This record gives sequence, C-alpha cells and structure tokens, in this order.
Amino acid sequence: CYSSAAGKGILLQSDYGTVAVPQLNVSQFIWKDYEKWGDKPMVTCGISGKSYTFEQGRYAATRFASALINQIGLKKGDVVGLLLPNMPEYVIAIHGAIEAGIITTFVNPMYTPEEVYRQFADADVRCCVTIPELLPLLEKISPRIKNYTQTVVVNPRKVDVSKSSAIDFDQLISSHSPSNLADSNIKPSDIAVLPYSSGTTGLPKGVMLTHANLIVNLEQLHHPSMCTFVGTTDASQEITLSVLPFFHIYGFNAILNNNMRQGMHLVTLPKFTPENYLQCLIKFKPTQLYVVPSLMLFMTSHPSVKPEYLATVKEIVSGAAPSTKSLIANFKNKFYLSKITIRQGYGMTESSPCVLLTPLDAKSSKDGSVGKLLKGTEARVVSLNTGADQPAHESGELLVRGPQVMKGYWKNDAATKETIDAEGWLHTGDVAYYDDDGYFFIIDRTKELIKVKGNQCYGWEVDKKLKMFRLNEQETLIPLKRLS
Ligand code: 4UU
Repeated sequence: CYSSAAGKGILLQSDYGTVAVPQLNVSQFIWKDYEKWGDKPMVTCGISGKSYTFEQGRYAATRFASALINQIGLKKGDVVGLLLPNMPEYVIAIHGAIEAGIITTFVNPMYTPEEVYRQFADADVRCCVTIPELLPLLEKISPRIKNYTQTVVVNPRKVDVSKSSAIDFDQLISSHSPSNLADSNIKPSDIAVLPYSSGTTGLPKGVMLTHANLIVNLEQLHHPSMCTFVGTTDASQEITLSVLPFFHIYGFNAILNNNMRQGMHLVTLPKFTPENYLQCLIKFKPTQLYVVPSLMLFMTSHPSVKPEYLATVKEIVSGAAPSTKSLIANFKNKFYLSKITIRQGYGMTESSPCVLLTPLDAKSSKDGSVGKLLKGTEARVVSLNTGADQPAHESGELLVRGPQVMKGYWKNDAATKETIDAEGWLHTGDVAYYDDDGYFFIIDRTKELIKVKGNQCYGWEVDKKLKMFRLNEQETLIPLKRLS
C-alpha cells in the first residue's frame, strides 16, 4: 500500500493501480458476453431446481423490462420495490427493471410491515414484485403509498391468489416480446438501485448507487491479484452457492452481478436452514462459497457438515461482519483447507460495496485482516481524538474514496454531507488500522449500526424484539416463551 504525505495527512493508495470507469450501463456491462455461455445455467433454485440459462435469463429480463414500461406504465426513473426471498425470478426482475431504466429498491422480506412501508413510501415505490405469502403485508401498506399502482406476484407453486389484484409474473413475461422495449437511454450516471442503509447514524436512508458505481466496483474486483478467474477463458464451469440475500448489496453486486458477468452458475436458497444448505453442498458441489462469519461458525461447529462436502471448493469469501483469526483457523482445520485462503471483503452499502479484499497471495499470518485496497480506491485512518492521519498500526476512523462511492442519500442532502465530506471522503464509522504491508484490520465501530448475521437491523425494531427474544451463541433468536 503506497502512502504519501499529502499536506499533513497520510494518503493510502491501492497497490493495484487506478481503474477506468466503464462508460456503460449495468445491462450493457452484465450481459456483454452472455452469448458465450448462452445455454449454460445462470441461476438455479437449490430447493425447487427451477433454473434459467443465460439466454433464458437474458430474454426473460428484457421481456420484464418491456412489461414494466408498456403494460404497467412505468417510465425511466420510477422506482420498483422487490419484496422477495432469493429465487431465480429475483434476478429476472431486478435486471429487467435495470434494463428499463427503472430504479430498484430491495427490502428484507423478514421486515415488519412498518419497516417495509417506511422504505417504500420514502422511495416512492410505484410497483412491487413479491410472493403470495407476502401479499397480505403488501395489501396492508400499499394503500398508504402515494403513487403505488401495481403488484406483481412470482408464484411458482401456483398458490390461489385470485382474490388479489396482483398480476402473475410468468404471464406478464410471456405476453411481452423482448423487442418492444422503448430506448430508455440509460446513462452511467443514472441511479440503478436504491438499497437502504442506516449508514453511520439515524434511520435507514436510500443509498443512490449509479450504474457506474456498480460496474466500476465489479471492475475493481476483476484484478489478477483479487480474482481467481481473471484470464481464464471460461469461468462458466464454476458453481457458486450463495444463501446470502440479494436484498443486501453484498448478495446483489459482489455475488450476483459479479457471477453473472463471469458466466458462473449461481445456486440460490430462499432461506437458510442447516438441512437445505447441506443438501445444496452435496447436490451441487460448489466451487465457490460466499459466507458471513455466522455461516462459517455453523459449518465449523455443526457435526453434520462433513469435510468432504467442501472437497470441490476453490474459493471462499467472507464479508459483512468480522471473521476472527481463530474462526478462520478452526474452519480451515475442520475442512483441511490449508491450501485455500479464506478471503475477507470489507465495504458498505454506500460503497457498492467493496473497498478492501484479501488478495489471493495473502499469507495466513494476515488471517483476520480485511485485505488491501481495491484498485482505484484510497483511504485514510484518522484519530478519533484529534482527527490527525494515523501512521501504520495506529487505529482511527477509516475514510475511503473511490468511484464506487455512492452518489448520495436519496432526498437527504444533510445526511450526504455528514457522510461524504467536501473532498469526497466517505466516513465509514468503522475503527481500523493498517500494517506495513497495506493490510487493513477492522477493530470496532463508532456508529450505531446493529447487524445480525451480516444483515442490518434497525434499533427500534431490535428494542421491540429484545423483549421477546434472546440471542444464543449462534446468533439465533430464541423466543423467551419457549425458554420459560
Ligand atoms: C468487519 O455489509 C455490508 C457490505 C459487505 C461486504 C462488503 C464487501 C461484503 C463483501 C465484500 O467484499 O454493507 P452494510 O452497509 O450492510 O454494512 C457495512 C458495515 C461496515 O461499515 C462494517 O461495520 O458492515 C461492517 N462490515 C465489516 N466488519 C462489512 N464488512 C466487514 C468485514 N469485517 N469484513
């Protein structure tokens, strides 16, 4: 990591050089090479087996884009909400909306009606894609959302939804041809997605991520020192198992989009259960795993996860919460993974999300670190007391700067100014230090953010739930009634 004394400060720059921002929108970038792997599987539900090849996915997304514009009547810049668990249709819906120039806001389907309402009303959602089980929630809140017009239901099990006014997702797609999409003229600087994050303080806010933000972050990850598959002629043999949700930026950009642009097969799970996860390991023999520390802990401690289930795995990335040195050591020991580096990614929703990643050549002495700066990314570590830039090994707040940093918070200039300063530094609210080799270590947080299994949850809801639940050692919520 190159550090230069800039004025009084210490500016930390990436060892991997700069990055050019592709002058494309997300659809042009993601689908650039899809014909190369057209008939290969793109996304498969690990439970139902429902699957789309790249070609089927490409056409279904374009048809959905056409339906949003020509049937539902949305126009470029409108907002669609996704209230869905991970499933193949998630991919079609989000990439259809993106292709139509429609902004997508995604929400955790486990949220309470009030949480969903707050996000959808703030984002001015006009249409929502959901599943039959969540129609009652949506019907409860949608009359209060000002410009709301239409619900679309993904219904693979053909549940009777005839009492609702929702349109069926498959029917909608099959009644549109991929060719009648109006030219929506989407620019790299347009907003592509609007995930919500509480950032460093206060209530959840819409994070405006542009097409350029998302695709430049994929480019930053695609460096020979950071990505196993750069330079391989065909990565479509790779199979990724991801239970991590697409409604979180980690699942959406670092996993889903990153896999799609490389032609990899993504196996999804709508919900984590130990049985489902094990079944998928056995059935699909993944070559890549994306995890959060609580999932690593589960695999390490659960006797039914046998070492041979990970025999095909070449690549493991953990992120969204701290993975300690001892967790990594126990995991490696159990699965005989001495030759694999368990790599950590660090970032925020506000940075699309990746800022730091463990490089492929990291020595095991760096386990516990969140890696090095991605290309085109700069950092500073500033003292919590004096604001002065810290030298190596001294901790302070981590500030980051790069083309992956959001455009700002939706309709909230004050929060944007509090988080991104006049020189473009994103104040992360995380306490970090770096070592002499440019590896960063996150040691604490100064912000209010609360995470459960890598997902954000919001203070007032936790307050409510804590009266009814407690967390056990595996960070699982245990209802107190059952305990008494
Ligand atoms: C300690 O969780 C995320 C982003 C996750 C991510 C990023 C890059 C995963 C893989 C990857 O390559 O975003 P948010 O907005 O939900 O939460 C951001 C916060 C950070 O500010 C930090 O407090 O989540 C925490 N965090 C981490 N903490 C994120 N990654 C890490 C990590 N270690 N590796």
